[in-house]
Amino acid sequence: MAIRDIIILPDKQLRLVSKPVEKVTAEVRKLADDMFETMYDAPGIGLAAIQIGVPQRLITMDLAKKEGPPNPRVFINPEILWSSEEKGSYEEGCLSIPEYYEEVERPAKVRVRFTDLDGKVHEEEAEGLFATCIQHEIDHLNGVLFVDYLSKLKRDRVMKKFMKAAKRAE
Ligand code: GNR
Ligand code: NI
Repeated sequence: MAIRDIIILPDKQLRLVSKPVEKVTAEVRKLADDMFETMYDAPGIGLAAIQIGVPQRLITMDLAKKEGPPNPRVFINPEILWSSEEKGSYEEGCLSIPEYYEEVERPAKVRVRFTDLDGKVHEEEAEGLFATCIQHEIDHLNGVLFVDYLSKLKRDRVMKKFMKAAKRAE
């Protein structure tokens, strides 16, 4: 297992549309292992493979409470089958946009279909933090970031801040 570097804004890789995982191979399981290690180290509650520079439709997530036992979950080739009309709002953050948090409104409930590490297909309904997180992660697979839902003023401000930080680091 290895902790990998997380790609941050304005890295253009974050705008790539990730490719479906064709087959759940040992390599895919190794990638998921590295993603968990990277996600827990960060720490974060979810991670899309593109955040470590791998444009494949693979997500890791753990929404367990700090006190409770861990609950590592993997979502391969996830698809949203249905979204509720009802909206919910959460203060979102992103490991690729460190230390920036804003309220984002999204469908409160979604139904998702995904494949697990055994290659088995599941369908599940998500609500609450799970609904927010799975939508945030599936957005990453499509090159979409949570700042895309903010006003142009707020988005421009955060983009500019990270552009400047990247220039300073050159
Ligand atoms: O760790 C994370 N926390 C979080 C909080 C609210 C809404 C979404 C998230 S996902 C984020 C990790 C991340 O960037 N995943 O892509
Ligand atoms: Ni994110």
